[in-house]
Amino acid sequence: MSSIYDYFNTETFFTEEERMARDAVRDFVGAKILPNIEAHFENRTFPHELTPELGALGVFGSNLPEKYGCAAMSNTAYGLIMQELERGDSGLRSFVSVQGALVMYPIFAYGNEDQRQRWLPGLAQGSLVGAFGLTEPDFGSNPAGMKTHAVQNGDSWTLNGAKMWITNGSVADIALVWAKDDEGKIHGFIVDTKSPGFSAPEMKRKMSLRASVTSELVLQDVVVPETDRLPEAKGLKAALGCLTQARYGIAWGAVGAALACFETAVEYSKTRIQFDRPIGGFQLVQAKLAEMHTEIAKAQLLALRLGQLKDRGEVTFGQVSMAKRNNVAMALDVARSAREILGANGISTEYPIMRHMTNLESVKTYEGTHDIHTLILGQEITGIPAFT
Ligand code: TGC
Ligand code: FAD
Repeated sequence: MSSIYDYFNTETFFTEEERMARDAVRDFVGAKILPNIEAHFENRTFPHELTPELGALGVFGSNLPEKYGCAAMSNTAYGLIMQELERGDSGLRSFVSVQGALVMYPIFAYGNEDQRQRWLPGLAQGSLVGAFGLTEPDFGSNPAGMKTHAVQNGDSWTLNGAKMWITNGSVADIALVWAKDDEGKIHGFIVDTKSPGFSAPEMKRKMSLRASVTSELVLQDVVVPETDRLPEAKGLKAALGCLTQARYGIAWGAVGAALACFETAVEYSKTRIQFDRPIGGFQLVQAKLAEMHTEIAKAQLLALRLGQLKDRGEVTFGQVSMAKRNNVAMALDVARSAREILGANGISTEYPIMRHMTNLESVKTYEGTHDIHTLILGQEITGIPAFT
């Protein structure tokens, strides 16, 4: 049966296993995350003590095979998990996205069997934490220009450079670092963060995604054995392939943040009295609610179809870009409308709205800014790249 929160009854397209995965994560977020998330947001902390529980829930790399300790769920289940995590907080979804899509996926897709066996089970359990270092101080939207440099000396490499805005950087056990060799070829390295010459100062002045650790990575003559280079990560295309996985999760996650804001606004509009009536009885408030309702329903259908295509192995990175671009912009618009409906309460941490709203500013920027996704689509439509 449809509800205002699932207006086109997408529920009927999910398998029992997918619903169970979603509901388990929703329960976990309700019990363990929501009671403390505003305090974490205000204090700029992440609930690291919950990492093993998240591992036990099976959320890290949940669409990767069981033989590596992962849950082997469908991509649709993976998407629903991201939705429920981000209904809690974008920082929580980021933590899980980075671990699964940006660290475990590249080890799975571009690593050899030894690397998969060595790293994936610990990352799946949450006994190890990973970070993904692509962005640099001078190269964000254009990672092809990266300066981080890798020089091969026999059976090891020496890395020098800096990465910036790296989620989990200061708490990670390993960092997937992308660097260029002398010929300008880009490689992916699994860097032990305890290596001499590696440091990860935390970036603390964020007004968005505050319940998430963001760091610089500084690499000064960091020696990485050849056995820790991903042999199949050949060129920027490999790094971009990881981004497609993470962007897919964000397309679903944004729906969760939007639902949290919409639910709050609906309930508030029915109980807040002004001019002797619930504000939900005013046409202007209803117009906002109808717009939010419609855009969420459209985004849910887009995520559902994206998941079906990914499960069939048919999804394209252009489709993922469109969904990330649309659903994040939608969620930010929904958060802003919800903020207005709550009036002054909309800016208070008594309600989740402002937290989601400021988080979504980061989500609109990372994993390809909204405008970069516009250009990706523009290139697909016209065949003409407009990046330079
Ligand atoms: P370009 O020439 O377009 O592409 C090089 C090759 O890669 C292929 N390709 C992709 N493959 C898979 N997935 C994608 N998304 C792909 N995009 C491109 C492409 O077909 C080509 O293949 P081939 O066979 O022809 O060689 O490369 P370009 O250097 O011109 O760059 C294009 C551009 C600007 C779209 C790309 O650089 C880009 O996406 N920039 C945005 C950077 C970005 O998103 N960074 C994210 C960093 S990680 C992060 O933000 C984590 S946030 C934490 C969290 O997720 O929670
Ligand atoms: P810039 O690339 O400098 O862009 C600035 C503005 O210029 C944007 O509006 C952009 O759209 C516009 N612009 C750029 N190029 C063009 C163009 N050709 N045409 C039109 N407009 C253009 N990165 C990682 O590698 N790993 C992480 O774990 C990670 N986590 C992050 C966490 C947070 C909280 C944040 C905020 C960022 C994170 N990032 C991470 C970095 C993120 O991917 C980059 O911020 C993003 O790719 C944009 O790069 P930039 O900030 O350098 O902006």
